[in-house]
Amino acid sequence: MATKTTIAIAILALIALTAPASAADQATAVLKDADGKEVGKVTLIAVPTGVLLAVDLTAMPPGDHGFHIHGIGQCEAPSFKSAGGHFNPEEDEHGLLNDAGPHAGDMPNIHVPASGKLRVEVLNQSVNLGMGLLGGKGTAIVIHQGADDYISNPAGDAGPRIACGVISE
Ligand SMILES: [Cu+2]
Ligand SMILES: [Zn+2]
Repeated sequence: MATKTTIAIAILALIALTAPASAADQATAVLKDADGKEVGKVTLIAVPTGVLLAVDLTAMPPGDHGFHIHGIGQCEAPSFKSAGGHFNPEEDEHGLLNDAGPHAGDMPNIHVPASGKLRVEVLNQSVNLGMGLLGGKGTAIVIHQGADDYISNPAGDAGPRIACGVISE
């Protein structure tokens, strides 16, 4: 009798532990440019050390572009300023080369070839999906016209925002 009860409680505890994680183990951001045209998609997958971003761009200007997670889940064209600054829950400074950084939303530049198409996977170990990217005001993926210099505040001197996608379940 006591053993059965113990097992039942153990199973319930297991369900309670695993349910929240599986509720948000994947998210998506459909990227649109300033004209509202779809230019790519990012699939975000929860992994034990953070979030793996599978980037699939279909129509971007060739060249080097800053690639970040911004701290508000709103993409209002054409400026995409509605997405706010970089996702930065720890209140760090900007930049992968900054001793006082980086923002959790800082990630390496992407390099788009002449075709305008690029597939790349990026591991961000400073974020998580459940209480992080999908919580609060939400978050958005933003691609900039220029490259992030990895040090200038507040946003790496990467220029205007040319594509944006709200991260959603
Ligand atoms: Cu940005
Ligand atoms: Zn930043």
